[in-house]
Amino acid sequence: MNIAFIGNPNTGKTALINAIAKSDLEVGNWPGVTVEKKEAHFKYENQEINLIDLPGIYTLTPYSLEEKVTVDYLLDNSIDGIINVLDATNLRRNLYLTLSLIDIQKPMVLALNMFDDFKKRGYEVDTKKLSDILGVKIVPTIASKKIGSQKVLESTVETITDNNLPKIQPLQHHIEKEIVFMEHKLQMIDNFNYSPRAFAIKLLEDDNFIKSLQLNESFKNVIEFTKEARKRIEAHTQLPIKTIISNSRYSLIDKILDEVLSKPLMDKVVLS
Ligand code: GDP
Ligand code: K
Ligand code: MG
Repeated sequence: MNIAFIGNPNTGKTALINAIAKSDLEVGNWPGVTVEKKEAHFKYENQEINLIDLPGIYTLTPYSLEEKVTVDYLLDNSIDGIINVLDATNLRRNLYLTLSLIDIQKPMVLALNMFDDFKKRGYEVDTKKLSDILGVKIVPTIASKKIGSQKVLESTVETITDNNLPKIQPLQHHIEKEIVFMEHKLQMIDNFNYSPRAFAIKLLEDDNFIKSLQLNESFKNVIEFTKEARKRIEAHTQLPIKTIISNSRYSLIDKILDEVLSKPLMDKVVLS
């Protein structure tokens, strides 16, 4: 099982991989770039486990070479599952990436890390409810103290074995309609190896990742459709598509956080 550690920078990905793999870490470089690659291989309940530590990202749109390593790796189909490491004290921003990861539709587990700091600040989160909403197992962790790490591994292997996929978090209806149509078109293309939903959203956003792929003739039809779809979506609000999609995601996140947090996040508190 190839399991990728994905999260924002400094959320505790490396600490968590160390806690799970103990001393079995291999350190190298990604081919062609001087970006550190940390891997751990071991056997767990008769399964070959391969944990891959990846550079931190905030979105699936890479700006640096490091971030590109992560996004390329994610969008390629060789991973069996994702461990999404979140800084619980920065939940709103961290969940933004989580929503994009859900679109990739791979088995995924959330490690709610920095849970010690989260508690210290007086927060409580209904992990059961959050887990139901997102369709993923959620494990509170304190990676630097190795707390929760075995549970993360156990949950991830279980999730991959059962091929449990996260629940799609639909964007506004008129956007969703276009995405679903594009997904159908993409699935009809021979040897199409990407996650259709994540790819469709990237097409709509006219993302650099797509531009770098040099898509062949078989994509002509879907690319034509995308241009029209983008116009239709942008006509609703007069905003650029990327803004529309990110606004839509943040309003989803705020709705979710209202439901699962005991008190609002600091960045929403107004001091008088
Ligand atoms: P990465 O960039 O995601 O790989 O993050 P690191 O694993 O390098 O961790 C960033 C910093 O957070 C390090 O100083 C860790 O020791 C610390 N850290 C990791 N996990 C926890 C945690 O659960 N609680 C606290 N308080 N600190 C943590
Ligand atoms: K770091
Ligand atoms: Mg790291």
